Amino acid sequence: MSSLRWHPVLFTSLVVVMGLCLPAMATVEDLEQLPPAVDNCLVCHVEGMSGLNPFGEDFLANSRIWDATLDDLDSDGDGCVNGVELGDANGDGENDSGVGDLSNPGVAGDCEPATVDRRTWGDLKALFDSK
Ligand SMILES: [Ca+2]
Ligand SMILES: [Ca+2]
Ligand SMILES: [Ca+2]
Repeated sequence: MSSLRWHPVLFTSLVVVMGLCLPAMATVEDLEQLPPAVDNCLVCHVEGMSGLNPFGEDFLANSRIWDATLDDLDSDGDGCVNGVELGDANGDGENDSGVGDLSNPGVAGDCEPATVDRRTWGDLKALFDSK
């Protein structure tokens, strides 16, 4: 029976391996939760993948769900809400029409807030697109 008991070193190694693998698997699944234009792990992670950036922290705090709540936040504080930075200003999970260059919602300074609030502009465009 003693051969079936977990050896402490084996158990610790298994826990460490699981700890390294699970976040990587979760990253792929999490990426699929975000608007389709998002194809970069650095949207949520810092360079070197050693941690989460402010958007990644907010995504985690929002139960890893992209919705209107996360869309409306400005995680990095650069004046552009997350939805505008990721090309989904109305937060429906689909790319908005006419989306240009995306910026990173976890990195400040890569998005220039327009004179007209870009979220308002997205809402106006959505109204015209629905006609
Ligand atoms: Ca921002
Ligand atoms: Ca959209
Ligand atoms: Ca940004």
